[in-house]
Amino acid sequence: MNSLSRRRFLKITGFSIGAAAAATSLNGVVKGANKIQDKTGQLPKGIQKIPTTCDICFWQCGAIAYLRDGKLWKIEGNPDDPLSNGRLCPRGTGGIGTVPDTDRLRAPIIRKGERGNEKWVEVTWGEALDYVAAKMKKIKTEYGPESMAMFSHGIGGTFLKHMVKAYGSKNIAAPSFAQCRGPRDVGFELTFGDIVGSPERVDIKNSKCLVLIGSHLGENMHNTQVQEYAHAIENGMTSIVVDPRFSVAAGKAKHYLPIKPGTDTALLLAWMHVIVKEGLYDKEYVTKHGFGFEQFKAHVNQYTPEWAYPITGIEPEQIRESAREMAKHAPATIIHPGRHTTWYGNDTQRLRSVALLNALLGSWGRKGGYYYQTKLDIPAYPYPEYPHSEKSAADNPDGKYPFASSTLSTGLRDATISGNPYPIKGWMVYATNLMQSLPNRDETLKAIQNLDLLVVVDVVGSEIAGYADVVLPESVYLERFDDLNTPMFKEPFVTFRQKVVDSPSDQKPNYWIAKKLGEKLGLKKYFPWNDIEDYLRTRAESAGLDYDELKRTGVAKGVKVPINEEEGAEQVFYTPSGKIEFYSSQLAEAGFDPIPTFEAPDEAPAGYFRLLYGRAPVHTFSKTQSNKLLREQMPENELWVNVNVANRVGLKNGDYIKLKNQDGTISNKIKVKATERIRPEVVYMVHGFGQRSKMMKSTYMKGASDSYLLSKYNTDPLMGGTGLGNNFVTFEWEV
Ligand SMILES: Nc1nc2c(c(=O)[nH]1)N[C@H]1C(S)=C(S)[C@@H](COP(=O)(O)OP(=O)(O)OC[C@H]3O[C@@H](n4cnc5c(=O)[nH]c(N)nc54)[C@H](O)[C@@H]3O)O[C@H]1N2
Ligand SMILES: Nc1nc2c(c(=O)[nH]1)N[C@H]1C(S)=C(S)[C@@H](COP(=O)(O)OP(=O)(O)OC[C@H]3O[C@@H](n4cnc5c(=O)[nH]c(N)nc54)[C@H](O)[C@@H]3O)O[C@H]1N2
Ligand code: SF4
Ligand SMILES: [Mo]
Repeated sequence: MNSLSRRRFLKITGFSIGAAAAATSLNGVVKGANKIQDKTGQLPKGIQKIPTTCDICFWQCGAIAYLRDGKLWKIEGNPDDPLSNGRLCPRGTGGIGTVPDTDRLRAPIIRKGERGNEKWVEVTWGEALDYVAAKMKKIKTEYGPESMAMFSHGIGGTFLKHMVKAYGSKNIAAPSFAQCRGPRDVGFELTFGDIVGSPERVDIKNSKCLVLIGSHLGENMHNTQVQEYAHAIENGMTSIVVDPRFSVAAGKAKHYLPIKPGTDTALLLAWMHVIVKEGLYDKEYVTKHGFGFEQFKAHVNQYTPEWAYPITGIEPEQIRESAREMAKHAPATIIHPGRHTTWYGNDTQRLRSVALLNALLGSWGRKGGYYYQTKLDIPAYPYPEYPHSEKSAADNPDGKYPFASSTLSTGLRDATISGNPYPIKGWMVYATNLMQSLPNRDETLKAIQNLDLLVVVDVVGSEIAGYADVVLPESVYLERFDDLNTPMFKEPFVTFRQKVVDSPSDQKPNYWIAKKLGEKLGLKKYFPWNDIEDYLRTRAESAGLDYDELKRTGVAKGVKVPINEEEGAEQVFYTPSGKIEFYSSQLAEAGFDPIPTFEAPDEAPAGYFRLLYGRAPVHTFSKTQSNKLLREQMPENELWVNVNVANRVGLKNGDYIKLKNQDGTISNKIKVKATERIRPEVVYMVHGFGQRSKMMKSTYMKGASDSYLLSKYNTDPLMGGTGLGNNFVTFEWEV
């Protein structure tokens, strides 16, 4: 990357010059290890290079960790890895801060006294695992194995999930479905017969027009996408940004549409109206691949820009012009599907509208649009079959949410509270801070009080760990191996995580915990491998890969295949009609709108502001604040308030204020950022702050938590997602 595009990259990531300089200093205590190596062909004395993968988020960028004199020195992107292309995002670069994190758990701990009182005794691994195994056996005897549920986020959970399945439960969920991608995956699958996936199947690199609807790329830092976005902007890609807040991406846009929150479906319907009415859609594509287009055409006839204007606040002419802009570049136009899509409750229909707009422009399966993903086929480890259970998963009794295609985390929580369809008595929680990631903490606490066992596997004493009976300290990603990673992507490849340094205290990796606990539960036959490398070698060799070579390079690639029509890929739609469903018979049969309609979001009570939230480039949810390198970049979050509102109520930049929500919940104090960059009826904060676990000494009560204030959620009737955007706050002056 030349210096111009590097500057551009940093600019797009939303850094000021000062922050960019700081990020560069994060980039290397000493610069240029790669360069030194390039010149001589080998590394200088004392420098060691170990390929691995980043785990500061679950995007899994391929990385290279450097040791100097045996000590962790720095981490960079692996140039052979298609996800990082040799560069990590600022969070990944700061990942080396996880090892010396002073809030790390050092040994297993068991709670003494009341749940949540945070009084602990340190125990040995033997004692901790005996305690967990005894409780799990009791739950199995008294209620059946299905009464043990697991919450897990990221690839690190692989071995513990395997252990829970071997024990006999399929009640395993992640907050990345019902609190994140669920509506998008379901909306796209109903329309195209396939999901968007992760990494998202968007060919931003070759796109000529990118439409971002509340998808704040540049603050949302998923590395590959941000790199492609920077590259495409540099190549003249035009963009349209729809956001009630002037995001970093809005600053790069040709059209910025400051929409009234929760009204995006109205805008999408009006855009489709314009594109159909003006005959701007891809007629050949729609005729060839579309199903139910005539009904769709008749349906969108009513949604004029004039109809949408009072709903969305976007002027009819701007709706028309932005629609024409999209059509001008089609099919290399992407209406980005977003990722965190659980906003207002009727979200699957909003994402179906996004899918349909893409369909009109013919972007699915086209260069610069949505590509057909491919994957390196590596057989699973040849484990014995899991025990069969007569009971179906507890999260969605009687198929209440007919289109839920994954286990609902909040559904498992409901079952734990109600005992329906059967009691849930144990939770194993791996790498997910449920107190921050699930809405309505009171319900989470109510569920926890019904448990006979709550085990948390974490690296720090997170808020959910604070409520556990037993907390098991995991080695951080730089200290462990993890399973092979073969994502669905533009080209088939595999990467994997390997150990770079030893754990400083008595922390253990997930696979070790799973195997030892499995053995104590009488599940030895499910752990036939001796150690993790034995397991990884077996898997790699079963696909004909040289494990030692993979270990040395960190990446192995398969043969490229065509990924879009232009390259010769065939368009295939796994819908009931075998076509793109402009009209969905599946939805009609289940009693839902077969073509999307607009449903207005809840209105704010007088004197209240809608609470919005999002990401910051240097943090991942609630998991990076105790990392000193990243904390120094952003120690607390701020509350964005429209400057006129701030003036009216007498708030200044830098003042601290608390917030009270519609249910009377009061937040920690948060610093005010008075700005013109946000609509007056909303306030905004970055998610992940305001933690109240006393074990988190470095982050305790720093900033405010959106999660605390999200006591209300509107459930998506199609798939059970929890829309979080209908919470309202007012200023609480008692600080
Ligand atoms: N640095 C960093 N990057 C991350 C993550 C992280 O933790 N840190 N997390 C990753 C994950 S798992 C996810 S799911 C993604 C989430 O990132 P995105 O998919 O981009 O989505 P959101 O977080 O919902 O988007 C927040 C944006 O939507 C705007 N918004 C709020 N309400 C509305 C509305 O009604 N209409 C419109 N049009 N806009 C609205 C907000 O102002 C804000 O700019 O980020 C990913 N990337
Ligand atoms: N209010 C609100 N709720 C949200 C969101 C939001 O923006 N606002 N976003 C939603 C979205 S998009 C998503 S994807 C989810 C994300 O939800 P989560 O995945 O639950 O995210 P985190 O809060 O970061 O929790 C991660 C936990 O893993 C721990 N951890 C970190 N590294 C390791 C490790 O190596 N091993 C182990 N065992 N543990 C580790 C961290 O200490 C932390 O406790 O949250 C959803 N919920
Ligand atoms: S996107 Fe950033 S934090 Fe996530 S894996 Fe890649 S480098 Fe790490
Ligand atoms: Mo997410």
